Amino acid sequence: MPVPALATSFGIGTDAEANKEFLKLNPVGFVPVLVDGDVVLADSFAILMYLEEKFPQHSLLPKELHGRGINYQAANIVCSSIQPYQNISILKFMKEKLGPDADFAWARDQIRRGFAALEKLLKDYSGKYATGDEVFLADLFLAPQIDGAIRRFKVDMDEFPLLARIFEAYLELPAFRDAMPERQPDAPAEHRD
Ligand SMILES: N[C@@H](CCC(=O)N[C@@H](CS)C(=O)NCC(=O)O)C(=O)O
Repeated sequence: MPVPALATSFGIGTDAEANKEFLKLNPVGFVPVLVDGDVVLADSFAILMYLEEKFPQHSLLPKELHGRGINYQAANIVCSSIQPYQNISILKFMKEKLGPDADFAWARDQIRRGFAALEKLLKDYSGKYATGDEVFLADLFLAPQIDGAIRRFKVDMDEFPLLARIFEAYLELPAFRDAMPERQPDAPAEHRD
């Protein structure tokens, strides 16, 4: 089965020529971008819904409607209410306006607010993973967000026992371990495993 190409991780902002090429794919300049033949899609939610329809044999959504709704909500808490606050331009602005530590302190507050909401939302639905014992859409958003919270922003996960527990379960899965930024082909040498 042909696997679409996905630009995901490092490399943004480091090489002017590469950036110019990348902006042709996504004028906003953000990763990820999926290229599948003639199809070019930027935005992780759009990409995952496209893959959901393209490969229905590996569905990312539970069968019942309520579970699907919870997956959409959890995914969107990450991609609309947490992740945008961590982007480079925002952090740079906060640092310039408010001082050297303001960027991460502020990002941590946004993460903690979103994680508190996720803990409440998922408490009645989680199993081994966010919404049961199978990996679904919500998990694909939660895994990188929790990883970034721990490693980059040093969020204390003792406050979020459910998220901490499911993150441990993600780390047992080779597909999740292989998706870590340091394992990507364009990861700078100093970040490689
Ligand atoms: N809603 C978009 C957001 C994309 C986004 O913000 N990507 C971040 C990395 S996770 C990025 O490219 N940041 C570069 C920057 O901050 O300049 C999505 O989910 O794909």
